[in-house]
Amino acid sequence: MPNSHTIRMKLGDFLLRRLKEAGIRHLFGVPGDYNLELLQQLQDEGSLKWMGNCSELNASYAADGYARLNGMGALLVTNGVGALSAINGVGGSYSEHVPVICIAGSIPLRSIDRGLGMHHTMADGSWDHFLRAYAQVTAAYSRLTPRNAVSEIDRLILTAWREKQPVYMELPSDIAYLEIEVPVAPLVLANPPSDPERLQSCITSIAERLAAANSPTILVDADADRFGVAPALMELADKMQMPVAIMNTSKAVIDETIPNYLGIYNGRASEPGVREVIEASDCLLAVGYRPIEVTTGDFTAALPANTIYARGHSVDVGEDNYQALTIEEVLHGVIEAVPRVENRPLRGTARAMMPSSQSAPSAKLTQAAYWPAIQRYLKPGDVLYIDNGTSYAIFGLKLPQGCSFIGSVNWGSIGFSVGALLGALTAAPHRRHLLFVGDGSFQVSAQELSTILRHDFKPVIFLINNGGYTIERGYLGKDEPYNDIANWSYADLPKVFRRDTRARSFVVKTVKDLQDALSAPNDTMIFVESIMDRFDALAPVMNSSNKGADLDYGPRGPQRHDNQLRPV
Ligand SMILES: Cc1ncc(C[n+]2csc(CCOP(=O)(O)OP(=O)(O)O)c2C)c(N)n1
Ligand SMILES: [Mg+2]
Repeated sequence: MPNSHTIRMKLGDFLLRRLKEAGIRHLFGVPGDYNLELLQQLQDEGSLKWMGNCSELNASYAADGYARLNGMGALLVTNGVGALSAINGVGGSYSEHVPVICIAGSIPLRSIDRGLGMHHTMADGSWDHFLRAYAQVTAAYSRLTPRNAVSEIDRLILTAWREKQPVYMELPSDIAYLEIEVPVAPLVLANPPSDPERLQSCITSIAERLAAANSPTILVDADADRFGVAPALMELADKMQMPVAIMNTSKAVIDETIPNYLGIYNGRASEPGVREVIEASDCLLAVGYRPIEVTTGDFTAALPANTIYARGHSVDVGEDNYQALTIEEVLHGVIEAVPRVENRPLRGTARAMMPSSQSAPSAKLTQAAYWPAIQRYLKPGDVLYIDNGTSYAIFGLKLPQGCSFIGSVNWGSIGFSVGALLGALTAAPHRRHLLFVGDGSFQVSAQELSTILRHDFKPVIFLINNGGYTIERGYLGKDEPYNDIANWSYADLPKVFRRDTRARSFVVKTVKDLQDALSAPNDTMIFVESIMDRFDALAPVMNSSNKGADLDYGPRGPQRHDNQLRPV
């Protein structure tokens, strides 16, 4: 007999209910025979909106983009073919610490019980290949059954939320309509309570060190955003007048207009004045620090020996490793405990805007003229997206207040930005969204533009058409055909993808063309295809590619002055 705290519900309906309780209002993905039954439940139940995609790869990017602004995202794919198409994007969410729930409608339990071969499998009598594949790129995974569904659905969703990482769930296609007994109470997204002693001693230890320091400083990596502690870090910086530097993984996480904002720390590739402050700090608080070559100036970053390393659920202070706490509680405790500092000389460097170039309106558009114009175009509250490529120049822009920045510096899968744009547009349709993408990256996921148009979203798309993979030319093959791509008529695509589109398309060749495009009103999609030279890139971007080649290929590699694009 069900007690008063449970009700009977169809398993699929319960899953959809839990997703909704976790704050998910849209589901991305591609239908397939193994997931249509859940889609029918979604349709009948009506509280989640289906956002069908052109491919599962794009759906995985979209769910990631959605989660960046919504806190959590989900996608629905079909067995094997869908799951493996999505695995790159889910791997990206794992690398970038983004909570995404990947649900695969999988082969019926009946077939597993009876050993029946089914399509979308290896036809080898095994059912676990895709579970095992996903074990490598998720914080948790499970195949649902009527017996485990209640506990497993909650475990997976909570794990995604607590760890800020993706999870994978197989829903066999013959159980979504079965009735199970489920809790009446909604799912509560919360962490287990901290250990009070550990929490208090961690707070005391950090607060004492910060208070005793002459040059305390904060360094922010992406987890500060994922665990939602950027406001607390800014409050702490303000109370103690400490400078805050970010890594390029966390652009826009700290308001760049506050006086304590220092700039990007990246070892020898840091913004001016930042490296000195970080490396000379006598008490550095590093949040979520996960160094890789492109975030450390090829491993030239050197954090002070006594750096405090805070992560989502643990902190290292000196010899101590504190567990059973959350970074959020730690920071709130530290803010309470530290004294307010009034007259510390400000270490923040007021960074100059990108210098505007002096090009004549009729001059051919170059990146040197492009980025300052983009700088002037930015408005408070914009959502910016970056893909791989010469558009990395965007890291050098100074962002107005309230901007968000969606990138994938660690994972770096080209095409991510277009899918992520759809996802984040869905999560926050009323903000202005600006995509910065190269022609090569765009070609990977361009079809998703059709979904963006289908839903009448109004982003601004800045595409650089430079005939190929310019950033790769800085690694190797300055002039080689493997770095060339087909020259699409990009600005015509809105029309191709939606016959009755009202999108404004621009093909920009000169400085004046760009000015015209930038003065178009934001009442519909704006697509700005800028034609640039295939050897045009800002010096910091090319430097990074050149150094990357040395790291990738070693001293006996094929990179030389004449087969690498180098800064002029
Ligand atoms: C999935 C995937 N495949 C390949 C790469 C390697 N890659 C990195 S950047 C890049 C080229 C980007 O070219 P484009 O978007 O045109 O930017 P540009 O540098 O020309 O501005 C490629 C192929 C990658 N990062 N991800
Ligand atoms: Mg290109």
